Amino acid sequence: LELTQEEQFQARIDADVRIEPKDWMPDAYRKTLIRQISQHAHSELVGMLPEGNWITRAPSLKRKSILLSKVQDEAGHGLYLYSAAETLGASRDQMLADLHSGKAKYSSIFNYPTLSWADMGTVGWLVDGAAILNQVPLCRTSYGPYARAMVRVCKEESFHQRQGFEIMQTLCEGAPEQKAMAQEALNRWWWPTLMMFGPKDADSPNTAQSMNWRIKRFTNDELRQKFVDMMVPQAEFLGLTVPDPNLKWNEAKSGYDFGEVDWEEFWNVVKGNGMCNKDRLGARVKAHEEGAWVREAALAHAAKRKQRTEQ
Ligand code: FAQ
Repeated sequence: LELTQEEQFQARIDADVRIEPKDWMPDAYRKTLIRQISQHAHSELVGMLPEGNWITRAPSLKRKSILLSKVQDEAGHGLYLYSAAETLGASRDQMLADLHSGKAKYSSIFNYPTLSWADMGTVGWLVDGAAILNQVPLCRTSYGPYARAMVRVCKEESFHQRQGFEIMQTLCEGAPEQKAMAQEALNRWWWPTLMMFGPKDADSPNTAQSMNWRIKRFTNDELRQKFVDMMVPQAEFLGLTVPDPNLKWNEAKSGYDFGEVDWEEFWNVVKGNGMCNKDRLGARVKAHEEGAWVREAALAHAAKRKQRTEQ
């Protein structure tokens, strides 16, 4: 019995053999990976903006330097991810052009404003917490370069999450006004964080195929459930209340039941109509344009060095 190329490919996936850049792969596998990896890269870049907003206003020198290095880490993650997408034949210029024109997606979460210092705690604790839950399984994703990029990214994200939790803990152990600030931030970020995992499985057009190709190791709903189960005890430890009246421990499933995400809000943000979509894209385009001289200088320098070594 002769296996087709596609069947051989699936057999390798099923045996947990990593797919590498020069291996044969179905066009649709390549396409979905470029889609997911480039969206992930864009999220890292746009994700720098909400926190970048607080670098100049961090409450101490120590907090400022920690936040600065966290935001720099996100830039690094974006670069590993663009490189991983390039191994599939995607061009970086094209990926960035698609981000800047509004054609490409990035995570909905970064279209919400960061209004108080407690938001830096909440973003680290909840948003990085969600990112880790999603990304640890991606260390075992079927495409080699993506999986390897995720290993370092996850180590750095763990540090980010701990620093966010520590900000929350400091606020919660502080004055009543500080604790109230932490609660207010949690109230605003809880539901948007649950949206990070994507639509419900029944409404997710990509999940089934991506699970089959072992690009995704868990479905959107599975990860959302894990997130709630992980975060509720942490909120209780902090003395904070999760803003969901339907949250209830379910002994039978050994997990929490929780309320329904506002999917209308989710799709509205994904379509570009969230609170900060226009601001975020505007800031990104401006940074790219203002950085043009750096790219030109780097190219001129590389050309000069090449000329010198050839002489
Ligand atoms: N926002 O069929 P599915 C970070 C789109 S963490 C916007 O379920 P899929 C770290 C989706 O693209 C955040 N769009 O899609 C950080 C698809 O549209 P398309 C980034 C969303 O791919 C922390 C359509 O809806 N992490 O950056 C969202 O199987 C703090 C249908 O959805 C990643 O990207 C959403 N939330 O599952 C940085 C992780 N959800 O493409 C700074 C890798 C869905 O067909 C500070 N990505 N859509 O036009 C993934 O795991 C997956 O792509 C999912 C979506 C789970 C996001």
